[in-house]
Amino acid sequence: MTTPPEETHASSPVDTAENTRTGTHIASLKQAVLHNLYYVQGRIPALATRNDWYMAVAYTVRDHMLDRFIRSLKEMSNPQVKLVCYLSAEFLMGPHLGNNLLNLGITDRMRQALKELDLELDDLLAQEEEPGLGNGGLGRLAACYMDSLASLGVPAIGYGIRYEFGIFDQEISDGWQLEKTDKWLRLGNPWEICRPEIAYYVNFGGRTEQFYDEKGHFRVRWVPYRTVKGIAYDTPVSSYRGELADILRLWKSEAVESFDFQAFNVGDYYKAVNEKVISETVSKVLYPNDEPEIGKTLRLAQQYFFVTCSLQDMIRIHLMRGKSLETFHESFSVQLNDTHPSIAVAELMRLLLDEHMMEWDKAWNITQQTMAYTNHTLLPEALEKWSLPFFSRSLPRHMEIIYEINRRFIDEIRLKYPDDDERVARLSLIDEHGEKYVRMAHLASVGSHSINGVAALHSDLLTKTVLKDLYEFYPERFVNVTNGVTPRRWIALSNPGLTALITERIGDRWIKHFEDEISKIEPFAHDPAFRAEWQKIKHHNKNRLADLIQERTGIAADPGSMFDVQVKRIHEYKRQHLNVLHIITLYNRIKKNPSLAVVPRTFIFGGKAAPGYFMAKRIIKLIISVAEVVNNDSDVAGRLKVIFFPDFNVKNAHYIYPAADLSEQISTAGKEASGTGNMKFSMNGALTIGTLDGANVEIREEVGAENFFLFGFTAAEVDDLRNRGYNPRSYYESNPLLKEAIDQVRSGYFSRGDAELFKPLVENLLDHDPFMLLADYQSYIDCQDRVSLAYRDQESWVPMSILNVARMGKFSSDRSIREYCEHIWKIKPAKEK
Ligand code: F58
Repeated sequence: MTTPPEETHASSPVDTAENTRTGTHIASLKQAVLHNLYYVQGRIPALATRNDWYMAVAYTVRDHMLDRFIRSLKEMSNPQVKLVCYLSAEFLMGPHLGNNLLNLGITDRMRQALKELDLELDDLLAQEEEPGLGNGGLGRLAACYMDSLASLGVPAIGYGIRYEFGIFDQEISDGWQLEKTDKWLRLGNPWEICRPEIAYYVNFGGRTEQFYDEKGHFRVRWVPYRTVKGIAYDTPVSSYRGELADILRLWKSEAVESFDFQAFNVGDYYKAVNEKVISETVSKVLYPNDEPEIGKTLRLAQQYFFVTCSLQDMIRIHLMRGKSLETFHESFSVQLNDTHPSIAVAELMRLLLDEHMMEWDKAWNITQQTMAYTNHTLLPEALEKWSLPFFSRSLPRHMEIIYEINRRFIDEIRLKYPDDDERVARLSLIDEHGEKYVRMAHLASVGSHSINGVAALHSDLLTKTVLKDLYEFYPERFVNVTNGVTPRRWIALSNPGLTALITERIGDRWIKHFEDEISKIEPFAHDPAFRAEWQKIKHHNKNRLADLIQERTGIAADPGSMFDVQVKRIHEYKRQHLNVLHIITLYNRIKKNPSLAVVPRTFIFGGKAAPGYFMAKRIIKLIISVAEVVNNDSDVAGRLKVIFFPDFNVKNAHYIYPAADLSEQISTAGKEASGTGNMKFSMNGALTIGTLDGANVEIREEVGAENFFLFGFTAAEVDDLRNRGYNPRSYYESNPLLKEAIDQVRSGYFSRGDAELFKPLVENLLDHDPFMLLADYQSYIDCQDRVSLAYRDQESWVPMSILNVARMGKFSSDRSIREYCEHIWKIKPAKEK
């Protein structure tokens, strides 16, 4: 097997015998690592720790990226170039080292250079602490998009927050989740460049004052209660084997020096220290919830903090380019990743009006033409809103601006729909039913020229549910851009075996041109030699994961069994507990007939629960409780194994997706906006069992209905059932197998006789079941039986697996980014080779 050819030419214009810093020959790499070990880490090999070596290698790789990075920065100062600014409160980048080596095309040579130093590259890759600056899908999507922006040659800046503590590390103790602080910066972060000279002031609280300036113009000044400073930290994001690197620019909050001095001068040292602590708190920690937090002061502060720093930075760049602010929208496209950065609408207005003295209409036109909003949810409770009194106290000037935006918006509504007060109330930026709230999705929608959902079904449902009124008012603004994931990280990096096999048959263009090329493996679905290789690789990946599972949980997983995997945040709508009901059903079959021929399965779960989400934490406990019984039952005899893989994150995901046979995408139809894990599994040859939800619909269309295991109610049927009056108990009463499984959970069968432990879960299912597990149960079980039957016949399973990969072209994030370029940002990606 061959690996994709790596670059053989020197990547730096100064790659000469004298310059070993960025040379790409093995000897140069070795020398550069030793130099960085000595000059950056201050260590000699004999005393170096594993982390010292990791840092030395990381700095070496970063040095290689800097040529591109600096060239790109220069390109960004070109006034002709439109910059895409991706504003996101989360970027879940995953470990950098392996990915950067892959992009630069120097993995093999670095491996060899390290061998000569008696080091293993894999050990150093394991040493890297991943930056977990995101909760899940939304943050990881931002990371895939940065990868594609760079690889397509689109000049872009990802703007976000440099949280000191990312998403918590999950530990499991006695079957319960424990949250441990993620101290990811403890040993240093070699990938970022601190830019103390790129810093902006950020105000909070206080009041506004109206005045007339010396020219007699009416103006408003914001007299804040507190001011902090945002400092830029840049991480280069390089393209795959290309010439460009984009920037991830994350803001860290710091105290404004003058505060310290003022307090210090009057002798109040403790007050000064306190101010510093408060200022640094803003970027201290990522909120670990996958739904918005109502009334969390710090969260709004974080949002405003990174948004104003980013907009001030764009204005600086624009003026530095020698351009007038009247053309701002021609130079910048700002994509709002959900409503978390939506305060950008009011903030850009404030900057243009108050700081740059532009008049309202002009400023509004520029704002609308600059902004575009992506929605990521259909759950009404997940739509962000801020209590109005709290919002006014935190951002008084923005409140005034929002009132004015709303006043003008309502005038427009009344013009189009005279005498429709109810519509006005529904559309208003302010929710006035009971306690007043600012509706952030409305602010984002009114202030943007484009509003998009993240899968075809999601975009369609948006116009019928949570954004219905906005759609009726602005139909032309709504578009769909189905999510995608990067084939670089999610195949080329994490599945080297598959990468080598595909490359051997169709060359390596598929890594950069996935959409056009990957279908070329389709004919090999009928090639026995190819199939045998394919199976061998899957088996190898399963072995690799089994070793990791053994290390992390002490449980032995049989690589000969079907690996049936559900990894994602733990949430009731994602229905991990439906999966558990299937496991219990299989277990009961075996108990009734121990000699039954069953297809051996290893059920692998992974995912974090929000720390305050009671039900989600109980679902983890349920999985682990069922595991204890099933894994140790002699009748089962190892044919079923249940594993909860702790601390699911990007690094662990590299081992999990490539090892899966079956991908569980079983959310209640109409609830999952898109899903992106579903794409990663399929790209690695897992078959999907899924509902018609999110991007599953499009995955099934692409891979073919015959290569996808479909079950369950459709979104329309779910709706219908609810409207007719859903009674979960009737399903329980009429289905003996379902009743048996639920009764066991309730009675304490899986919890050592404790009948209280799962009572809240069971009662919720029987009395409410908001996500309709009971309604979909039988359809799911029947479908799982079809899966087992199909898996038994590897002669037909393997070609289905091959076809899944071959037909995944659409789900490359390169395709998504091309669509954003064409339909939303109106730019052309750079010409590609
Ligand atoms: C996810 N949202 C969607 N939100 O659930 C998923 O279907 C979709 O594929 C993905 O976005 C990308 O479009 C999501 O991950 C969050 O994690 C937010 C974090 C901050 C608080 C609100 C939820």
